[in-house]
Amino acid sequence: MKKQALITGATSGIGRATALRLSADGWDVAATGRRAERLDALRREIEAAGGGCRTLAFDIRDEAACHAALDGLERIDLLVNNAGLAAGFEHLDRGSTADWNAMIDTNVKGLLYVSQIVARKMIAAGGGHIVNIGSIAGTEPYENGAVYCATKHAVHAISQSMRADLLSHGIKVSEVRPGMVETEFSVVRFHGDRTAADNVYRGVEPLTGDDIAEAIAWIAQLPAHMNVNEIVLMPSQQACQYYVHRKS
Ligand code: NDP
Ligand code: 8X3
Repeated sequence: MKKQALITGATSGIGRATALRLSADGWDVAATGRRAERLDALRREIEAAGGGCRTLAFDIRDEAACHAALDGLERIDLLVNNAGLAAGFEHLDRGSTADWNAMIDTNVKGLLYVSQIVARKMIAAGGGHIVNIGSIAGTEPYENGAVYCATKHAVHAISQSMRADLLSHGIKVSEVRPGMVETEFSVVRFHGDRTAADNVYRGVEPLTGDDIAEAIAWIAQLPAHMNVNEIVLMPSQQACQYYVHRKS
């Protein structure tokens, strides 16, 4: 029987690339996100290549919706907790509380809801692997990013505690922490302002969703006795949050 992977936020960017990559590596995938038409397109693409894909359209912020979508899944060998967003780029005094709620509810509470549902299944099955998508923002807070950085600090903390909580159940927990990856992330952060989004990557060759998927696929196929606790992946032109070498 093929191994089963559940990937949240697979309608775009890192999640979509991960679904395609894991499928190419022989996994059956369950792909989630709110945009059902994008999930359908992903499923068709995977099936056309001979893979298996189940789609689950729901809002990860809604605990009842998480249960309705996931409770019926029989087996999950790998969970990739990827769904997330940055919303807004403002000093704290000017930030939108609606943006704050969206980030906290998605990046922290949504990740926790899904993790609890899946961890219980993995415990019953005797093991599994959870890969959380953190960020360099999880250890490097920056101006205009207080709430996004706080959510990724939370993912960093949750990953470490979760690893300890689940260790005796044979469940591995890994955290993948990227720097700059060009996806829909910045368009979402700047509420659809493509000029502002493009400016983030000005003069830089950023990472791609495929680059992150490559790392996730490698982590997922390691032998049972070996785990990657965390991995930080950066574009070669980015040393850290505050030092990006841009070419004009
Ligand atoms: P994208 O915007 O391209 O993808 C985000 C995904 O998350 C989409 O599939 C989206 O699906 C899903 N998502 C967002 N909100 C919800 C929700 N409420 N319910 C269900 N799904 C949701 O961005 P990325 O691929 O870049 O982001 C993926 C992860 O990577 C995020 O956790 C992000 O914080 C992290 N990250 C990104 C970096 C970057 O530079 N791009 C760097 C470091 C980390 P839909 O809208 O259909 O619901
Ligand atoms: C996403 C990238 O620059 O906000 O986590 O840390 S950044």
